[in-house]
Amino acid sequence: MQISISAELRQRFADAQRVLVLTGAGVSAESGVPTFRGGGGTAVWKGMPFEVISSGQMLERNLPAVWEWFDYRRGVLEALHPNPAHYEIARWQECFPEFTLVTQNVDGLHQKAGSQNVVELHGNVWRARCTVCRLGHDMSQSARPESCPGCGNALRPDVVLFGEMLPPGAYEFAASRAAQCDLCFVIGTSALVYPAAALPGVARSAGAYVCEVNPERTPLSDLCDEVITGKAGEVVPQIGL
Ligand code: BV8
Repeated sequence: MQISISAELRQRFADAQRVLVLTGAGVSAESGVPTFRGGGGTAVWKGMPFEVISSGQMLERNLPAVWEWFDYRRGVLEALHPNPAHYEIARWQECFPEFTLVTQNVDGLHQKAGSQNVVELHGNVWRARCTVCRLGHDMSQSARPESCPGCGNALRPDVVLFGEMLPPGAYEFAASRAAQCDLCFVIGTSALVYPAAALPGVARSAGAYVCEVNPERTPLSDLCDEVITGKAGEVVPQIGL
């Protein structure tokens, strides 16, 4: 599908020295990963809105139920692959003197497409972490252990749930890069979850050119210098042409 990319954006892409990309669930939509919102509804699991099942409160109250939700999501993700948007964003990391990819996604598809040093603001569904010693455990190649291999205590998903703090330093690092970038892309996010949704505003205030890619308008759209209405898998590969 032919997308119209402005001459301004093409020039800025060609001249950019420091680029920051913020992605949300929409960048994985064409890989078959369900988004959380949009289409008039929100993800629901066993009658619970995902803000309830994916909350720190629920984890405190019923860890097994939260594990059941995340075990299900890993099962769905196992069969899914990166799409052209993930691969193009991975290619971008070689195109600029400084490139920062910040994602709200927990699906690991950016890394599967070749992106490195991904700033995962909300963690990763393929990792578990000990509730006591915080030891991490990679579940991408093996089943979830019953308890922490280090200290024997309960494991939890290494994902930031609603009402929980982000990984130490992750947002601060992302915000510092946003404050220095000259070009910022906001791809596939409803821009409703904070503090992630504040990052494009940080970039804009620092003078960056901000471009949103989304089939729908969002609360950020009016802040952006350019809004490209379309799907990430179709739009993103055409930006750097
Ligand atoms: C925190 C992991 C400190 C779990 C997630 C102000 C400041 C600080 C906090 C808050 C604040 N105001 C409110 C809060 C609390 C809360 C919050 O933001 N609530 C919202 C709902 C109002 N924030 C927090 O709790 C954060 N913690 O700030 O700690 C603190 C602590 C306590 C009290 C105060 C401060 C933690 C937030 C992290 C929550 N965990 N995920 C899990 O995955 O189960 S967030 C969850 O939403 C996902 O990570 C997801 O990535 C994220 C955002 O959603 P999107 O990625 O945008 O996805 P969505 O479905 O919404 O939209 C998809 C978009 O794609 C749409 O626009 C659609 O049009 C578009 N699209 C569709 N198809 C395509 C497409 N785009 C392109 N191409 C396509 N093909």
